Amino acid sequence: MQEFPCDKPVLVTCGLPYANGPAHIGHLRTYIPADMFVRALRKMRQDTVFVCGSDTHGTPIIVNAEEHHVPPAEFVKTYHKIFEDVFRKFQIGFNRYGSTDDPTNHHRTRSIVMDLQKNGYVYPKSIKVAYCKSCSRGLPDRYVEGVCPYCGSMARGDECDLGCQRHLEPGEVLDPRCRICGTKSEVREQEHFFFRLSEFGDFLIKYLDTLHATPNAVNYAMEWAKDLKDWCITRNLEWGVKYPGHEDLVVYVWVDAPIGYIAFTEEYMGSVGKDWKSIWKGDSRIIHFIGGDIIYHHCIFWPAMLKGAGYTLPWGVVASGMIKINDKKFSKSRGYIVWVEDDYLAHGFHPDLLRYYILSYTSHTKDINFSWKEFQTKINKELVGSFGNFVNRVLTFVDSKHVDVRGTVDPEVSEAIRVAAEVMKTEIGNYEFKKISDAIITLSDVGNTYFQSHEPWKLIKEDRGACEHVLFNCVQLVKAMAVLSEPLIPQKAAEIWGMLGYEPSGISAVGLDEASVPYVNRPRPKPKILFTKLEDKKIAEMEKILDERVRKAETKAKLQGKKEEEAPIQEAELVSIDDFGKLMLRVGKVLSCERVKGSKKLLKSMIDVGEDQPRQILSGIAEVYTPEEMVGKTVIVIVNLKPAKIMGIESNGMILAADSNGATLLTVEKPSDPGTKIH
Ligand code: B3M
Ligand code: ZN
Repeated sequence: MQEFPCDKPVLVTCGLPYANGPAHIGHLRTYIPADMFVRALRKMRQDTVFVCGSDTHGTPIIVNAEEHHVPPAEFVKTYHKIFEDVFRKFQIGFNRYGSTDDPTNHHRTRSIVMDLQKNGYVYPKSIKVAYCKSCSRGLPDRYVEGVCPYCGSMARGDECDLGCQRHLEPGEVLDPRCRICGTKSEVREQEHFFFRLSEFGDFLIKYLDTLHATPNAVNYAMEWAKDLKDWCITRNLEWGVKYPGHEDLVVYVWVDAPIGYIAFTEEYMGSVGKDWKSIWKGDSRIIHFIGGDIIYHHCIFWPAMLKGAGYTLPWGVVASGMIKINDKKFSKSRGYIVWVEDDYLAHGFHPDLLRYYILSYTSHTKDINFSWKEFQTKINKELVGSFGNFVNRVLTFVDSKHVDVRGTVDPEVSEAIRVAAEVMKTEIGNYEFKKISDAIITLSDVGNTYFQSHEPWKLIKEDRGACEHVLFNCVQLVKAMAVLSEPLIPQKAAEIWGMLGYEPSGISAVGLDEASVPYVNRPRPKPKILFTKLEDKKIAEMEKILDERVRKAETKAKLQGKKEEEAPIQEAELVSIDDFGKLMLRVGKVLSCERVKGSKKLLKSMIDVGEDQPRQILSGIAEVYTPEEMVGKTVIVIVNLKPAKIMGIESNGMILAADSNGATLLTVEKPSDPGTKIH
């Protein structure tokens, strides 16, 4: 089905980058496809607004600004500029690139919170929040780290970013520790405000069914929508949007960040004398491009908030796959990262090459691997070998032989152009960007075959009229390629447009239909080489930079690991014998054991600790021990730990293990009966 163009205004947004570090190619994984989407819609004469901005609030920013001894307001300005610069270089053409600290966003956020209050969706409640005695401060969100209660992975205070990707509420993370000093955190009572998310379950299930989302987004969200808890929307922080009527609180960053989408629309629409309400209060199509790790926020929190406050709901959510580097998970700390400025632009690579790589590597929801070798192979084969080769051999031939470019378009040529344009029209609504990019390369392959088989270098001597006809058809294909490729490689498309004798920058306003309009001969400048081959030597240099970074990160990790082991115990960490005496340790025997469904890490064991009934205990050791080898083992168990629910399953105690090699279970040196006390 062809979804676009439609008669409603379209708004496209991109997930807001945190203004707390330079751009890496993981960021571009979302922004480049979104920009292509917008350019393609505009080629189809779809009225489209495109906004984004810096995410400036929340603990990631505060922690980072603190580490750099700069006030957050100043800190975010630096990175805001850096992102703007990268977007400009890559021609990611937002109509507005705002900031969540803009007055418009403060105002819109407070207004929405008040709407939610007015509509009865917000209530106050006292809750236990993490507190670090040694730092004397509350520990919201990323100030605290621990274990995810749902999947057993290491998690941050507000999200299980390494595991199941769930949002975590204050107080939910198990075994919480202060991120700054590593001390086990305590809990304190505080009054906070909650959004009645639990009332939106049925609404969300119905809504998600109508959402034009990529399957990865909607499948996850459907599961989550079945089991929703109310959502704590305030934090005890200074930096952020003040909660209306409570100056000591700010709203949680995931409240004011998406509201930025509305604020930036207001700012843009205001600047061109239009009404933002036609989008956010009217009949429009709002489409969010996001990373695969923020689906919960965009498919659960956000539509519920909009619904509760009476705003237009998003029409589409497009969640991208991730980027891997050399087939390894993207990781700053392990060195698997490619920085856009320092590792790419600074070495003279053209932005359009990376645009092309990202758009054409695989379908939007799958992971992309980036390696310099693959980059070289793909660019050299497709852009240099096929696309650029065709453009240059045609235009150079025409120029050097002074060919008069005129004639009629052959049916096979017009059919090839029609097919490529058709792919763009239908696949854009399916978010299938690779299919579009493949169709364009197919068009240049058609061109190369056409040129080769008609042998114009012979015709020019034998039949000048026939030669003109062939070259006219080739130029027609070049023209179509410029029009069709503009959403993918806008700067290169403009160069081709210029070589065809038009004003280069005019290409962005040219509609898709122009691809099949016959080229009218006109004065043209001398053609220039469009793409040059990426040489082995250059690629080897780039690989070396990346390898060095990974090696350094490994060495650093080893050193740090050592440091931690050898770190002297701090005064504040000492406990008295009475403290130790509070722990009740017993010898236990594993009677049965199985994996916990849906978790890679958890095992559920039934353990005899000398009581009437065996204990059910969950432990995060499934990557090291199989259930079979657990059965019959003698283990050491803490038997007076408060029962906890992990992934909805109760756990009554804890099996002790040392950290070596993932985990190794503690046991007794001589045979001991289950229930034997340990002092
Ligand atoms: N600032 C970045 C992220 O978690 C976050 C996105 C906000 S979108 C409203 O990917
Ligand atoms: Zn988790």
